[in-house]
Amino acid sequence: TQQDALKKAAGIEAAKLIENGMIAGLGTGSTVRFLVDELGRRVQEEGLTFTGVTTSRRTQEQAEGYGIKIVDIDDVDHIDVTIDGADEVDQNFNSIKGGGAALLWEKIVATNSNKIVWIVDESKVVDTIGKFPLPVEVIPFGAGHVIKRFEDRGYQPTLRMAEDGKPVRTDENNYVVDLHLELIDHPQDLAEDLINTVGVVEHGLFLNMVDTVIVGDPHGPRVMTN
Ligand code: DER
Repeated sequence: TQQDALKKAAGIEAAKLIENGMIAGLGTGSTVRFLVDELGRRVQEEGLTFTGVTTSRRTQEQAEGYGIKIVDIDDVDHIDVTIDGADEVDQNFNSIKGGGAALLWEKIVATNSNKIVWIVDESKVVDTIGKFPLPVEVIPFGAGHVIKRFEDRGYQPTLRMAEDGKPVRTDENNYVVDLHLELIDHPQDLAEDLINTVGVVEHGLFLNMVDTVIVGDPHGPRVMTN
């Protein structure tokens, strides 16, 4: 599809940022799949050698399939650059992530990275974040009470379900609750409220963390710099 072509263009553009010897954080999602395919091509055709730290098991499997060396995040003292997708990014470089249920490891990898890059198609760039349901990672024990609290706050929570009719489990085996908030005018306040809710592990608000956003655009990738 046209959207896939734009995601692919952003992924290929971002792959140029990875140089020999780097420690690269590899994100999760369909846009990152194009990035990893391109990195795999560079490894096999150009002899690119770098070390990867991944934000999900599925990205690890894809990368290792190309012979890319993947290490545990605690085996490195820093990550040079992390390239990841996003569900929304606004003009203040605030983002919503977690559509792929990988937000916790993504935020941990991003927090330990010297440079953070999102790769998105143009549909992800918005004026104000919030239209995309905000993912929140919740411990299964007592999750029903957390959901009730979110309902009382008017967050319109839904427990994310898998095809098998059971709740989705993250790589940490937690639940994902999606909040339907419409536009989020005070994301910092919301972030504080969420992270201080007992039972919540992490949320998908990545506020003013990203340095560079590469946007797949029909006229060629464009770059937003924070
Ligand atoms: O889960 C995430 O945060 C991913 O980065 C994801 O939401 C981006 O997904 P996409 O590249 O498949 O749109």
